[in-house]
Amino acid sequence: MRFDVITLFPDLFGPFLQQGITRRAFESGQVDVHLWPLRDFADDNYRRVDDRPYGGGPGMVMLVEPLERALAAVRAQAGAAPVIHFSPTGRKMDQALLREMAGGPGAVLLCGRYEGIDQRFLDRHVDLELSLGDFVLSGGELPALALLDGIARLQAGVLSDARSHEQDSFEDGMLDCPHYSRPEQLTTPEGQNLPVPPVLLSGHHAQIAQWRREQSLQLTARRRPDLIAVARAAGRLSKADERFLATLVL
Ligand code: 9D3
Repeated sequence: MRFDVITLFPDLFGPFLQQGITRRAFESGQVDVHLWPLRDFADDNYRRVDDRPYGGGPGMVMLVEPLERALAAVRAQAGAAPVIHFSPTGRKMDQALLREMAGGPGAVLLCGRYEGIDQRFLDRHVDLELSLGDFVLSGGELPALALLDGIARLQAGVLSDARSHEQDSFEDGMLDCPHYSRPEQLTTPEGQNLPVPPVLLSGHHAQIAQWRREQSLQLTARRRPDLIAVARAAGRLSKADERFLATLVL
């Protein structure tokens, strides 16, 4: 699949995409990212891509015309993939959307800066607006990288252990359980001994699976009760899950 990124800051993408999991997805040819520096599509000597808002107020607005030239250049090279605009007023990005996109043709990713983009461009060209959540960033580049990272790691063979997907938080609608590795007993500088939960050393696979499930349920019930409600409504909680949840004092 192919992603075309329209941005004022193309240099922000290279170092991140050239590391780790994202790099493997790109080297395998499964994900192809093309960067389109918006300033290259300005039409005047000052390379202007923004101007003051009609009606007054603070900040600047990204101009329609450079954006339309950039999108036309993308369309001349790539297919008719959907245009995604990253915006604080967008729908919140989630794992269900990434899973859907991971099997698709890719997208044109439009990263805004300043106060935003002229609404007439958005109305004419944007298919989907996505937000990372209710906090303020300075532009759409980090959200675009978050989407690319999330999709890259879903490509076949990109995670070292394919089963890691299934255990991801959100893939089954619950938060992940805690993880432990060596040493079995950790001695802190204060002289405390911190053992690994004994069940994990027991070799009883069914008991380990049950402990992990219960840890997930407990953490999710405490931190994200909204996810418990969704799982219950979708019939994804077993009788054993419900019995365990009933024992919890939140
Ligand atoms: C004063 C109104 N501001 C909205 C809170 C204007 C504004 C702030 C920050 C407009 C754009 C931005 C830049 N943010 C993004 O481009 C952005 C974003 C974000 O700020 N938070 C979460 N997700 C996203 S996706 C793109």
